[in-house]
Amino acid sequence: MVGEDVREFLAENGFVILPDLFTPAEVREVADALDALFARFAELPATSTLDLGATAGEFGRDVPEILYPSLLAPALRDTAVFRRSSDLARRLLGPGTWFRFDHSIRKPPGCAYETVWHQDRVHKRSGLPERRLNVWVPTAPVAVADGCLRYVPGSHLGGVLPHEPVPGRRGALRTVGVDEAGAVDCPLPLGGAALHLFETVHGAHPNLGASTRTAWILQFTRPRALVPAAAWLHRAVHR
Ligand code: AKG
Repeated sequence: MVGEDVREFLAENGFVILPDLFTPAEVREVADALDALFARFAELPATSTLDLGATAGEFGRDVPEILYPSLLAPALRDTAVFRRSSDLARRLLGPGTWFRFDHSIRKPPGCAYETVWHQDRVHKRSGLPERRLNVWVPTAPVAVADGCLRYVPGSHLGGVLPHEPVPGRRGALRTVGVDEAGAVDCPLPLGGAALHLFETVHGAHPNLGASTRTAWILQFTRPRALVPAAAWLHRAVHR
């Protein structure tokens, strides 16, 4: 499914785009499950939801985020998208890779909310030696104007970079001094996915297009010093 070229590109650049990882029907299954959750966003447990736009109010639209959608809609774990993403993560990170976390971010049309440049690792300064991989799956084609992801190639190689708080956005951190000239926009067709490592500097454009942009984001981890009991426990809990 993925060749050595994909692994090499990821190792060198910190991200890789796979334009035809899933069929439209496979993505539709995910889209339906996420749509059903977003339709009852206000009734979901408060610990499972965030409105990324709420603290600033300047983006024209709400920016709802669901944390752990696959706990709220366990059928998501039975989808081909989940299975293939898990297989892919295991191939790319190696044996002992676990599913760690999922979330979904929806940017409605005309939503000026830009996901600021950041490294995911900056939010998780656990210090544990581990590798992580995000699989970002949009539920519809996503052009630059719709809020696609963007990456700074090679930015994963320099460790954790300085970050600063973003005024008006509680808890958000932005990488300091990103040279946007070297950044790469990653529009995707339906069925495509964008993959990146824990240290890769990335962001996403606002959705100035006419369609809703919804992404399901799956994160996988491979602890470097695998404790067998912890691995067993994690698998038992997250089955
Ligand atoms: C991530 O997948 O790590 C992101 O930052 C996603 C941002 C977005 O979907 O706007």
